[in-house]
Amino acid sequence: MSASRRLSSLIMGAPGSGKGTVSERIVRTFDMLHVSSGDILRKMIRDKTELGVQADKFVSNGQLVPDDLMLKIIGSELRRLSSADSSWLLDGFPRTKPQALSLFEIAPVQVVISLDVPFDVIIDRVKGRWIHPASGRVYNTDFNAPKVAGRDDETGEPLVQREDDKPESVKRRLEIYSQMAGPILEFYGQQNVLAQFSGNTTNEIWPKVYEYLATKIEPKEKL
Ligand code: G5P
Ligand code: MG
Repeated sequence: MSASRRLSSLIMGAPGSGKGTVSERIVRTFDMLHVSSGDILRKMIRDKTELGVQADKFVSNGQLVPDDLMLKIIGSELRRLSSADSSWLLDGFPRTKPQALSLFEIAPVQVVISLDVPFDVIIDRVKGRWIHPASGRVYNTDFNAPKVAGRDDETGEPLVQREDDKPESVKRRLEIYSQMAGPILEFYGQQNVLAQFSGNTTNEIWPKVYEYLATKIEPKEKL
């Protein structure tokens, strides 16, 4: 397929598989909008909005936010994407088959990138994750450590660990992903939009994702 000008896409993968890290590279390299359902939820929870308060009890112990509540939270953002002039990448949505069907109605995607990283690698790396709550910037003590320990590179503000990165929540999130991902991957496989990438590290996976996306859309920066 020749490189087109506008691409609607999404990225899937287990919690901690590197969706946020790979997304950051994709949107920078291919000049796309990035919409992360987890970042939207964490902001609403931090701001204590009505929907944020309802979502908090699910997010903080590693459960999925129910589909009807999730659609209330992200529906307007999906409608904005469906009419956007630029390319976009959705990260963390859909998580269930009903969500995939809703997305299909509102803003169908042309490309689905699925990351496949072994669970033992994920469990190990999540222990070292630190985030900057205001921007969503993500660090890892073993992979992309902040310049100053415990501080955001751009603002110098303190970094925190996510409530749902506690070992019991991570275990629950991985179990939920194992149960829910199959039917979604099957749905996108049937539409011929699915591209799967496996590896143990983001640096191993990213060049493969780049090569694939470059067949669909012109990169702003060459790798
Ligand atoms: P989120 O925010 O979507 P998850 O659980 O899907 O959360 P998460 O945890 O954000 O995914 P990720 O984005 O896949 O993980 O991974 P990441 O943050 O890029 O990388 C993980 C860590 O590893 C980071 O510290 C990173 O620096 C490091 N890292 C990356 N690559 C490497 C590497 O190669 N080597 C090493 N050593 N480290 C590396 O959703 C959160 C919650 O919100 C709710 C749910 O409750 C969910 O649990 N939610 C929804 N609920 C219902 N429906 C939806 N659609 C929902 N969306 C969110
Ligand atoms: Mg993420």
